[in-house]
Amino acid sequence: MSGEGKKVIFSGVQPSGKMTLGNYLGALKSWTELQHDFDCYFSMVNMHAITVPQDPEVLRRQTIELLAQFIACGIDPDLNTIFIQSHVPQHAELNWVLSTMTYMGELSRMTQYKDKSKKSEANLNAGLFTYPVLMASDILLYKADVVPVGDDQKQHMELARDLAERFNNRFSDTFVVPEGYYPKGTSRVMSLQEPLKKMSKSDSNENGYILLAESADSTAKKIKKAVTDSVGVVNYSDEQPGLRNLINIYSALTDQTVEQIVDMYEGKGYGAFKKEMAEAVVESLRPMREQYNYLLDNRDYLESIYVKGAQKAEKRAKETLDAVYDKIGFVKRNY
Ligand code: ATP
Ligand code: LTN
Repeated sequence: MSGEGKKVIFSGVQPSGKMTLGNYLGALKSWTELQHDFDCYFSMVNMHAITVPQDPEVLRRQTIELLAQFIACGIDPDLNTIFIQSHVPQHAELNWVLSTMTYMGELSRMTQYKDKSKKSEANLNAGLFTYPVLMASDILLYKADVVPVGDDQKQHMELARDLAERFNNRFSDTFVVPEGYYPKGTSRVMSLQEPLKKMSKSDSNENGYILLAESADSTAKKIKKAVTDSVGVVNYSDEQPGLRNLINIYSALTDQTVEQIVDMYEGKGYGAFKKEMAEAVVESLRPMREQYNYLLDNRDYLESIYVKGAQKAEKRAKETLDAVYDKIGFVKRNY
């Protein structure tokens, strides 16, 4: 629990590109719903992003753009602590301690590592392998009770829980064992081109994802091109994974149930479905896109948010790290 008696939330997004509909429906939308009842820490996790090669200027720009997108999605900077991961050095410090308590076997089972290492065999760096330890450090530093993420992060959440318990058992009660929070229906939004793969902002095929900042035109085109099947009937079934994904998105953005949507398109083809779905997506993203463009012209405002955020985050992170250093036997720094 935090000082205000509220339970604590931590979550992060990598500034590895612009946010997709997957990031929004899998994570950001729940953040906006939970922000009133929890003491929330939300981070632009640039240290995670460099586990795959990034152009330095692009990374810097994307970090600020990501902050603007958080706010455009409805994350209130007066209510939440929003900060850049590298501004709080305790993340790297706890990462080291926890990496000495993580087994190689645990990390080599991680599916995200297996997927990403296949994609970039020329860049099989140790950071990509130990990525989940840094994620556990992010969460445990703030003693987060709840972590709202997409279900692609379930395995990483298990490691964070195991490390918290392992540390607590080996030393004494220090960390809170965090719970993952996964939205129903859209905890995994799939690629529009390969519906068995998750939608990802670093996908080399840009038709696979829809960005929150995407123009209305381009959004409609991508939905039109989305892969479906030859069944030709609007149904919600495992045999029609492309369509199921589109229905999930449609449902999450319009608050209509899957059943209502299927009923609405009884006897109609995919063309009508896609056309109306595209209109609904464009309309629900419009306010976010407009607010995002407005915020990008207000750099000083954005800077004031991440400066204030890092100061508040560091205070809490330092308390936890001091306790960890004490328990593991590091001599206290009194100067
Ligand atoms: P990258 O492609 O660079 O690995 P990403 O698009 O997978 O990035 P992250 O920054 O790693 O996004 O994730 C931010 C949040 O968005 C996490 O909580 C993650 O679980 C969620 N998320 C990412 N992709 C999806 C998706 N397709 N469906 C649901 N949630 C998702
Ligand atoms: N690994 C996450 C991003 C992330 C994160 C976190 C999410 C880094 N640290 C802590 C929740 C809590 C991802 O989505 N790939």
